[in-house]
Amino acid sequence: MNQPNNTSSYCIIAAIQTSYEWIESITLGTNTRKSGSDKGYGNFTDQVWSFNWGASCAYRLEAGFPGASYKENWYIWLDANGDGDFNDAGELLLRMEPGNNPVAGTFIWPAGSGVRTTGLRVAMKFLKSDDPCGEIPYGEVEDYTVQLGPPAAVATFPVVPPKGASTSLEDSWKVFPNPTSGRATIAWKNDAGQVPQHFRLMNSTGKIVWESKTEVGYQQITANWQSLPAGIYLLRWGDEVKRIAIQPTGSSAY
Ligand SMILES: [Ca+2]
Ligand SMILES: [Ca+2]
Ligand SMILES: [Ca+2]
Repeated sequence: MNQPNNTSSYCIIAAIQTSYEWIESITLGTNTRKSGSDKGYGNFTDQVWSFNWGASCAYRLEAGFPGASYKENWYIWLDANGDGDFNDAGELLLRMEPGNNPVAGTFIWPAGSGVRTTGLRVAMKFLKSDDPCGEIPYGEVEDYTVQLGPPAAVATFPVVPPKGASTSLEDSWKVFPNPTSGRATIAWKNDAGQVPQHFRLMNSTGKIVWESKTEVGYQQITANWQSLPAGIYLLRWGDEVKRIAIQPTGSSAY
């Protein structure tokens, strides 16, 4: 067994015979590490790659062969609970049977909360074995550090109120209920009812998905957004905008 010269804090694992195949490169999400041969074990824990709990992760795993190529087993473990091993339930994130080279696909990070910086181990083994530790006859292992955090917040709106927009109208109109299951009332002050009112609802890409122009004399209308997908929208009235949350039907008491 080739003793790794710079082990991580996890159990030792390394290949005995390292001259026939190795991990050439791995890609997780937008991160790639092209390492070539590390003589059985590569420690890349000094670099931290960030991901989100519960999110999907595209991967690409490539074997390198100096001569003939072989079909390899691939494994990815995550120390999801941060207790220093890869043995807990759900910590084997990926197991790929021997197939093509490279292998690519998607796995799902475990669910979690808070921020955790922890170990991730990628193993390529010629012979099948689910053990994240010990010696392996042929192949290579690489250790990484990943930081998992809460899922990204709801995308911020690209549409913002124009510069200089008045805030004095803040309470001169309202939308209720909000969140809404799709039917909502838009009401505005009496004195604004002396001119036609024009409302536009935009989705998260800024596209207008609904609009209404009312005649003089009205002070409120009922909007029907039930055909729109659930999500966050922006309702514009003159220079004023309000965030509207449309919920899936059935999730509101409305
Ligand atoms: Ca390598
Ligand atoms: Ca663990
Ligand atoms: Ca454990």
